[in-house]
Amino acid sequence: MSSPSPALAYRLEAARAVVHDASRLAMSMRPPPGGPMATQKSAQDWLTETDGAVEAFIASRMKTLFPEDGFQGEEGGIARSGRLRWVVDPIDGTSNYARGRSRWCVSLGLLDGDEPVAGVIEAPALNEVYTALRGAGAFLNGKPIHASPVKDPASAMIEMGWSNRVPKPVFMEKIDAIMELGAMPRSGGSGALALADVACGRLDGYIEIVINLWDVAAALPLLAEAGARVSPFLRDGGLTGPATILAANPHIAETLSQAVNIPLA
Ligand code: LIP
Repeated sequence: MSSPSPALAYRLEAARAVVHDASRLAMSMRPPPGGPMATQKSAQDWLTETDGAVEAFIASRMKTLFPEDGFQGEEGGIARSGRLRWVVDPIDGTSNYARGRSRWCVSLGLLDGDEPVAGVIEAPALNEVYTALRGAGAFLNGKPIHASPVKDPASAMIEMGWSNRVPKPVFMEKIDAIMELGAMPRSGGSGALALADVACGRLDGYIEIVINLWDVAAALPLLAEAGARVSPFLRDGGLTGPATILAANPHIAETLSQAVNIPLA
């Protein structure tokens, strides 16, 4: 990939500031530890007041900064069209956020046409900010990150996302295949943070059978710049609807792909 344009570099810096302010808003509205302070959009698909407030905040700030850019959010859908399009998940890991748990984030990705080119993921309860710009690297709190060096699946840690969108037999089949590899299974409730963990080497792989563009838009450039392998989520329908994703370190990606039957190409 060629070196990034100054216009994209400027947009990433502006997005970092907006996401940081949005993260502070989310922290100010954070529910205490306990039962979920939220409503259910569908079974176990949670929505808090913060989701709407954070998305509205980011939409307004990005419209002021870049009125010519498109904007799409999990809650509001496609608000504006443009060659450059911002895609936001205002609170990724809402089920965790709603109970006062810490594994959630504000995720803002930038697409140039159909190509993810930049992303910011801030997890304020974890004091972590991930950034990536195509051609300029991926970073966690300003330090370069790379996919893990783990080669042996029996030494790997692999996460699988869960939702009621996936029939139980399918979930059980895939998690069984992961465990048959000898890998240690995880499921943390935030697809964006799990994909970020693959990018920084904390996870060796992540799969989710049904996940949305707003969950992954910021993580895709992170994974590309960190040297991870990623299945063709956007080509497989992810640009316009839910689709399957696999992301893994390059050493075990093929083995994981075959084990869970998610093609990498
Ligand atoms: C979540 C995703 C996660 C998925 C959850 C939920 P949300 O997004 O990040 O990967 O397994 O079911 O969809 O709803 O917290 O923004």
